[in-house]
Amino acid sequence: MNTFDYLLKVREQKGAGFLLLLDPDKLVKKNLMHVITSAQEAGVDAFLFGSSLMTRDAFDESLAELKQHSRVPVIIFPGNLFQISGKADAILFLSVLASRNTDLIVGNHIHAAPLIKQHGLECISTAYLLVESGKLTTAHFLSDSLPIPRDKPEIATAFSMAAEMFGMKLIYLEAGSGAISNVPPTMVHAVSSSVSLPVVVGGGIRTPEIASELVNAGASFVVTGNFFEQDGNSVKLKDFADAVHFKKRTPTAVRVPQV
Ligand code: 1GP
Repeated sequence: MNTFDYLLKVREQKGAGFLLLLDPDKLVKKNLMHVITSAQEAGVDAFLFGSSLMTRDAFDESLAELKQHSRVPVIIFPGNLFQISGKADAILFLSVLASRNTDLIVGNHIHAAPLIKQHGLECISTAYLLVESGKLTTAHFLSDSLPIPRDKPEIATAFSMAAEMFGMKLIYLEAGSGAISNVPPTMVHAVSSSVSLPVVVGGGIRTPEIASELVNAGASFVVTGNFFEQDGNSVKLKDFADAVHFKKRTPTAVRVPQV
C-alpha cells in the first residue's frame, strides 16, 4: 500500500490522523530515538519531516535515522529544494497557491520533479494555503504569500476548489509553525464541506481540545510540531492522538439511573 492510501485508511479507521512534524534542524541525534519511540507508542500515524528554513546540514542523516527506526511512514514536508531525498516514503509536492512568487506555485517543481522521479519517491500533490494567524511566521515570510484572512473562509474554499479541479490530492491549511492562533474551525469546516479532498490542518495547535475541535470541524489530519519540541511535552502525545482518533475513543460509561 502506498503512503497516500495508508493515510486514507487511517482516516477511515480512526476518524482522522495525527501527524508529528519533525524539524531537521532541531533533531539532535541523542533525542531522535526518544522522539520516535514515544511518538509511535502514543499512536502518531506518520512523521512529517522538513522545515521552512533549514540552517544545519543534517537533513539526510537525520532522515535516514528516522526512517530506519520508524514503523509509520516518513513524509518529507519540504521548505525548499534542499529537502528532497529518496530515503523517505513520500513527499508532499507543495504548491503555495496563494503565493505571489510563481516559483512556489509551479517553478521550483520543475527542478524537483526529475529528482523525485529518479528516487522513486511517492509524490502527494498538495495545495498549501497559509492562513492569517496573529503574527508573521517563517512560512508566511518565506512563501511570499498573503495570508488568507481568518474571517474569509470563502477565499480558502475557492482556492481549495481550484486545487481539486487541478487534480491535487490534499489541502493543507497552515497557520505557520509557532502561530499565535490556529486555523479557525469555521474555515476548516467551510473547506472540508466544499471539496472531497482530505484537509490537513497545522500550526499553533497546542492542546488536545483544539485538535479535537479541528477534527470535529472536518480536518482529516492534524499536524503538530513546535509544542512537542519543548521539554516534557512528549507525555501529552497520547492525549493528542486520542483526541484526533475520534472513532477509537472509549465510549463514556453508561450511567445506570439511581432508583
Ligand atoms: C505544520 O507548521 C505546522 O503545519 C506546525 O506548526 O509547530 O506550530 O505545531 P507548529
